[in-house]
Amino acid sequence: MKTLIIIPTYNELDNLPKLLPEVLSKNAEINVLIVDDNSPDGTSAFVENEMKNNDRVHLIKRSSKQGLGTAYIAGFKYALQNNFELIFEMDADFSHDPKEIPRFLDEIKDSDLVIGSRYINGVNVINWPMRRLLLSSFANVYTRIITGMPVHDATGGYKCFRRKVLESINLDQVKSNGYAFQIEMNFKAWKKGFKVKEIPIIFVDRMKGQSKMSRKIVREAVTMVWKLRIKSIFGMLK
Ligand SMILES: Nc1nc2c(ncn2[C@@H]2O[C@H](COP(=O)(O)OP(=O)(O)OP(=O)(O)O)[C@@H](O)[C@H]2O)c(=O)[nH]1
Ligand SMILES: [Mg+2]
Repeated sequence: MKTLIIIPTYNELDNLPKLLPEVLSKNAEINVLIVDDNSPDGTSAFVENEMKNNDRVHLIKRSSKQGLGTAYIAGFKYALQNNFELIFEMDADFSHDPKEIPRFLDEIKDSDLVIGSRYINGVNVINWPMRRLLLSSFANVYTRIITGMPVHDATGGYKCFRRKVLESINLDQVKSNGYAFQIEMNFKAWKKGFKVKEIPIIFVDRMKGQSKMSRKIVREAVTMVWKLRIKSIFGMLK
């Protein structure tokens, strides 16, 4: 099935040249879309060069750093316009092992959204400081309690959507950017009655390149779960 793996990038030249061929090698139907925010390290120039001899590589180049959520929304719209059936989210920094792609493809056969989860079958995070692990696992327990959504890892960014899920969501209404973006997409898919499946993945902290985590992203997620709950009570979820 025609598959698009969306990888947002900001300064990922240390990782992308190795990641891209690995992802493409998993299956001949896989295409990759890089959404790059004019990375100062020239990530997009690398992608443009790859595109010269590989029509499975695609690029959306944005003029400035605009955040992960809007990068994915641009990617989702591209996927819908170009008739992709399965659409992945994936980070560029090898935290998401490309080896798992076939498992996602297998699980999506009888689900609508497959979420790679760090928090089922124990805790599967490698190389994170304890502070960050506690923050992430607390955020997920909090999200589950407030929203009622039966997902153990709602903030992770390794997942696969069926096209119909993205078609059903009003993408112009999705405005969150960091962890909140992941929560919002999962919540909307679940509330619309789509079949959501979590599969265990091992998450390895980035070895190369710079982190873009910020306090603002955490604050945004804390308020988002309440917004989602309230909107769904009043039938205002789009
Ligand atoms: N296009 C775009 N990509 C971004 C932006 N912020 C982060 N990314 C990419 O999104 C993915 C996830 O970002 P990370 O920086 O790894 O965020 P994280 O996993 O929470 O934090 P670390 O792994 O600790 O750095 C990576 O591929 C980044 O390059 C952005 O503003 N625009
Ligand atoms: Mg990362």
